[in-house]
Amino acid sequence: MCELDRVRLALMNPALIEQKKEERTFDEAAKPFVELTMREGIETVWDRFEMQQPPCRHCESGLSCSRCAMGPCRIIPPNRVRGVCGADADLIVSRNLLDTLATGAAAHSDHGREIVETLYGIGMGTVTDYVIADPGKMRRLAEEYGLSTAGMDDTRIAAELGRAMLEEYGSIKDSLQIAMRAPEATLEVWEKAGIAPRGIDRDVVDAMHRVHMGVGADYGNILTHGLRASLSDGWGGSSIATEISDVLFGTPEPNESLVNLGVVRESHVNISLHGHNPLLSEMVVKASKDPEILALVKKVGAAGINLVGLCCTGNELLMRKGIPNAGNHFNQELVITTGALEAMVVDYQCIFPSLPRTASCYHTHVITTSPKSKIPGSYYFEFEPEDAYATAKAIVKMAVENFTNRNPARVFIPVEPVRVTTGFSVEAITGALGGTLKPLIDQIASGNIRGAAGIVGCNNPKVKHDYGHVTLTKELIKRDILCVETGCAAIASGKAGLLQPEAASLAGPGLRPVCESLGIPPVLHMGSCVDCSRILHLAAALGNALNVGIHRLPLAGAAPEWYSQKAVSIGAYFVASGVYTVLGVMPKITGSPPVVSLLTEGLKGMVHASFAVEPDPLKAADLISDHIERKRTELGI
Ligand code: SF4
Ligand code: MSK
Repeated sequence: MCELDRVRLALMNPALIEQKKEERTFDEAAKPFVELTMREGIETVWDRFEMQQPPCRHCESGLSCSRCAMGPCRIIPPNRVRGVCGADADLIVSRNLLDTLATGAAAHSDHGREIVETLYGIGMGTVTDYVIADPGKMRRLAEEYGLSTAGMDDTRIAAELGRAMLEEYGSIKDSLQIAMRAPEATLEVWEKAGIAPRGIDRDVVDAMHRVHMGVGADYGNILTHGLRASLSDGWGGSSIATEISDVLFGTPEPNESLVNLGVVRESHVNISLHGHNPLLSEMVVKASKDPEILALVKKVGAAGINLVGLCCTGNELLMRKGIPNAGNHFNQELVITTGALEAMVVDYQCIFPSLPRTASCYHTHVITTSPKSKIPGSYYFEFEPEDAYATAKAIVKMAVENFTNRNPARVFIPVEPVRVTTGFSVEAITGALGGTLKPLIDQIASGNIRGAAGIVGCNNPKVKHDYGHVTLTKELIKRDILCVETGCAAIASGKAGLLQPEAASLAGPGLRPVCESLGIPPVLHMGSCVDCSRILHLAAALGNALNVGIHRLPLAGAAPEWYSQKAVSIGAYFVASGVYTVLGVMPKITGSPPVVSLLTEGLKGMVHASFAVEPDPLKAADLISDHIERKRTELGI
């Protein structure tokens, strides 16, 4: 039942709606939809954010703990300076942060596990609906894992590589193979700091053990383990998710597509694919071409099936298949308000639990598919790789049948999509440069390109939707800093026109001709959130080419609008790998000045990198370019 908030609606007047629309989003194509939600009283993330204000200041600064049944406890000086167990502010803040980070590392890595289990299933003959799309990459990975592939067929390699990778989730092996790609000097930094990643599950479980009451009590020791757990994510679980997704679905190559809410088509059955894991969505792509389904499409009177991506499942499809993307995190409710979405199919992560409530204002079916991510009010089709095609076909059938329930009077798509070029895997970047990174290194050495920034992460109502991403990106390319992007940051740039080769005209005098001669945008879309691992691999390749640790390269990271636990893990593995990282949203740590000081200064002594927090994207650009210039001076270039 669609519940319109009549009280709020009564408070709205056209001038207020106009003002709020401008305050809420920087995404031009989203504005008419944001306006519509306010006019019709359809609740969105921004309304819920307003309703949550003001935030609890103890929670906001990380000073509340409900970890055990003696609490909840809050630190409120001067009298309440310890929880019931005796934990002080530093311990409570650091434990909360490690808990958050471990949640993010677990989410990425469990996604990776499901991908590699599918590879293993192919090898063992239990999974038959998928093929190996990039056997060459699978062989290269098998050799990297020390397997001798001579005389082995693809099925056998899939089984052996799958098993070798699954072993990395345990606790016997004690090291991660893909982490060995890091330059020698970076590996030494990790060894010296005691943060070299071990088993992926082991490091997450170790983190959860430490945050139990009465275990870790030293905030520095707790946060140091956070770095190790994040490295297990970045160089372990996320790297495995990226590499094996390439093996199963193809290594991305530059391709063209469209983004923003205008990708929804009135004449078609529209199905959005939202979440993170491409296993299901790849099968939905296949099922949407099934002759039986196409006959049904004809029968219901639609012109065809239009698949559109959202968030990172959308990024996976955009990168590999050129499937249009309707937008990032804060576009997920708005796409329903087009009135033309027959089904919102989700896997997991970053899916608002309120989506069925939004959908109840329209004919849209929300379809959940993961036993880990059930949502009340949705239809549930349990997805298993073993019968992937049948499940995907049943989902598509349900969407097509729903076309007849659409109310044509409510269809609202007043915007045109924007062109994008995506698909910049490390292999594609190297390929575009003629098979080696040397031309990129030469451009950096000559100063035409000052350095590179990895801009990643989400949307957060504390920042105007997309404003942080787009403003920072534009400012950096203007300063001749090449931007590589993933996740919702990359989609924000796409919607703003920065992922087109023509956007080179916005770059500085050094970067612009380089992009023009290669025909590439100044902002390279490298994939989904787990594909932040591609940024690590690229940094490792640059470090190895120059024989220096990653921390010595003119690189930086930024997460201008981050919200998720996964983003905390990403930020931590960037820093632990030696990449200075600027956050646009303050983590919940201000209740402990020692924790703030460790993260922004103290880590330099351990990993030669640190965090900074700067909500203003223009000032963040100053921090990043100052850092890059410092690194250039230190390298003598
Ligand atoms: Fe309170 Fe300590 Fe329990 Fe946290 S762990 S709720 S601070 S008693
Ligand atoms: S979807 S983790 S909001 S990037 Fe990967 Fe976007 Fe952040 Fe989710």
